[in-house]
Amino acid sequence: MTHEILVIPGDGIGQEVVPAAVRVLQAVEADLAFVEGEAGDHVAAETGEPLPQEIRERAAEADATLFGAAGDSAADVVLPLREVVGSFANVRPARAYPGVDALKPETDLVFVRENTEGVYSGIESEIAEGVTTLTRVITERASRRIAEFGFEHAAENGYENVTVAHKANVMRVTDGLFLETAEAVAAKRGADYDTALMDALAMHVIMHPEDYGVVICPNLAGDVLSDLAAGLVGGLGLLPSANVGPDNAMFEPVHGTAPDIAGQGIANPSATILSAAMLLEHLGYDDEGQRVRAAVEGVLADGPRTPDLGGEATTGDVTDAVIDRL
Ligand code: GGG
Repeated sequence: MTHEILVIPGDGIGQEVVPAAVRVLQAVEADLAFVEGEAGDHVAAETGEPLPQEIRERAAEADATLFGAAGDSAADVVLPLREVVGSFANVRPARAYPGVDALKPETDLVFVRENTEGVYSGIESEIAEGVTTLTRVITERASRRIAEFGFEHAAENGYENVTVAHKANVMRVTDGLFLETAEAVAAKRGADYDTALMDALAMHVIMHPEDYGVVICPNLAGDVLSDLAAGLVGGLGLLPSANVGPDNAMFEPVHGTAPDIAGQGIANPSATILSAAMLLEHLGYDDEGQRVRAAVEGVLADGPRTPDLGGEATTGDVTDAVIDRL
């Protein structure tokens, strides 16, 4: 059965790393058909609408979406795309790879980020001049769903440590519910877990990443903590992600548009190629996904490397090397 993949490069280096990942997907033996769609700041500039209705519909209908990055229009592109594919879990693995100069080579953890609510619910307003408000939505349903997903992800992927990140000592009602719900899920499963205040967790992850496996987080905390963990393993060029729902999913690098290097052909495609590996596994191409991951790991170990990892290679050089290994 052919799987239809909607490919949305987006803005900035998304235009470079997404085509690189598509080349890799075309190099493996998987029955995939690619449909290209455009969204982001450049589409907004041309049409006034960063995410055209047609692209929303295609994302809903496709078997999976591969997305790059969005700039100023992120809230109007990434968040609705995650919603139209019905995703609720943003899975962000942060691993140190042999050969990459990592601050903490022992890092191997996965942020399981709730991606439908929290402070990213989009309920913001200016209630008077110079006075703005933001409503933080936390529901029992979404908290239970992400906790169940996180504990299941840990069990299926062999992670012994599960940590629930929260700030329930300050956000007593909202994170109180998030924490209480996650603890109830753990109790029902008979699962071991820790809880951690997200600020203290940020410090402890930097000092002792080896103490963590799966970290279940509310939305903003997951966004921030995963970027922090990227700093432990060699940078944002290495972190893939999957936005997973019951029937559909979208895959994207954790990084954004990187305007400082966009257009130079030197962006590290590893995060997007690793996201493509997650896409393959999601569609049941487990061997192919493993092969892509192994090929990326081989290139990270032996080169060529893009400038963010201390090399001089281009996006194309790295992609060619990954495909050669496949
Ligand atoms: N590929 C990730 C991306 O486009 N990042 C821009 C951004 O601001 N994302 C917010 C988020 O991941 O929730």
